[in-house]
Amino acid sequence: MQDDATNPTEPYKFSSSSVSIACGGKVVITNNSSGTHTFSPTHGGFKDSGNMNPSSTVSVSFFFKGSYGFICSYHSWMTGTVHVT
Ligand SMILES: [Cu+2]
Repeated sequence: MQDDATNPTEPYKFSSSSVSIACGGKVVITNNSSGTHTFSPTHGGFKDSGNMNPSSTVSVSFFFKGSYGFICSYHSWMTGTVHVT
C-alpha cells in the first residue's frame, strides 16, 4: 500500500494490482502509506487483515489454486487480484 500523490481523488494504491504466486505461497502486504487500510477478500478465500496502520505488515498464505480478489475496506478503488497457480 502506497500513497499516490499523482491522484488527489484516489490518494492511495496497492503497489501491485495483480500478483501471481505458486500454490502454497504467500503474499506479504506492507502499508507504506500514510493512511489506514485493509487487505480484504472481495469473494472470500482468505482472512480479512483487519485494520492495517502505517508501517504494519500482514502475510497471507494461499493453499488452493484460483483467483482471489482483494480490496481495501476504506478505499473502494484499491483493488486487485492474487492468482494462485
Ligand atoms: Cu485503503
